[in-house]
Amino acid sequence: MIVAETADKIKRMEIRGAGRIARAAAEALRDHALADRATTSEAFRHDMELAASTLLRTRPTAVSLPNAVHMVMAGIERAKTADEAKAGIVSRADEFVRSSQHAVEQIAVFGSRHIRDGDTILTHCNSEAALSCIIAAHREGKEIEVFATEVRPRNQGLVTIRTLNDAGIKTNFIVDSAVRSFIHDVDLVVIGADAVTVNGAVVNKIGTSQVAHAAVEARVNVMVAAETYKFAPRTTLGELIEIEERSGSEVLPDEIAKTLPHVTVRNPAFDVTPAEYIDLIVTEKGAIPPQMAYVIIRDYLGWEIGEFSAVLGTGGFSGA
Ligand code: RUB
Repeated sequence: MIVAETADKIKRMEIRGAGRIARAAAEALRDHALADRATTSEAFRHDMELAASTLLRTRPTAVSLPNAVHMVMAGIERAKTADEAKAGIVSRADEFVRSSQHAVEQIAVFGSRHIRDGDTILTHCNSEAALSCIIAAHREGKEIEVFATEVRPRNQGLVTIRTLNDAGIKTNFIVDSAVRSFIHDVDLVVIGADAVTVNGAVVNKIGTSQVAHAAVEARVNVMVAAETYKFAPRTTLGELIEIEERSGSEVLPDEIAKTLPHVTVRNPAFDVTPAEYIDLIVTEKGAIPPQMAYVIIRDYLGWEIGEFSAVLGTGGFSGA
């Protein structure tokens, strides 16, 4: 029930953004475990696996979701009784939520160092991690101004401008297609990520690659804010991240679409920005060039899918 509700909210985007999706999934698994009545560890594991797969089917692109689910589910490993397994899930889930929130705070500290007094920043979509860097720079007393895109078709830009406004940051709201018109007024692009591949490509909200392309053409730096659990070990052999394609009715109302029988509406929710368009990826372990993404996967996630136990450990890069 708890898991079905959370899965539904993630699918309908009532819960959205890669970090929030991951935390909601961890919390749903914890609450499911606490409510579970199984008396053997086998029965408990079976119930939890069903719950995990319901969550995993919600949104295919955000790698934070399978990574979070695997980190929490690793709490069952080595448990001999249902109670031990339950305790394992609860402590893993709590640890994930705590470390995920801490990661955003740490990214703000590292990311704001790359924002200079007087900078104009462009951001696309609504990323908690990206906004944390911008807000931290503002709180440090840096005079900054932001361009925020509208983000068709789901208008996540409205959430972004409200957050920026509430923080007292001077903000310009523009349609997605105006990015190239304003890029020469911008000093730095700051965006989030749904997934980072082993070769440093960043999967983020549709339109991100156009923003980055315009930035590269205008010699404007691009900084990505991404927690380590958004890095995708599954891409180590070049496997592609699945790009979610959502209903065309998000773009064109059904009443109009049905009058246009020769028109198909396409609505991919994410796109891929190649590593060459990105200058820096700021993680909670430090800032890296995208070409070093494999180090995060090797040192903090493990190469194999399912080997996620190391991610909550300590350590980090110096000189972030
Ligand atoms: C959200 C999106 C965000 C990333 C990072 O897409 O693309 O930029 O998820 O966000 P959607 P965060 O609205 O379709 O979920 O830094 O908050 O994890």
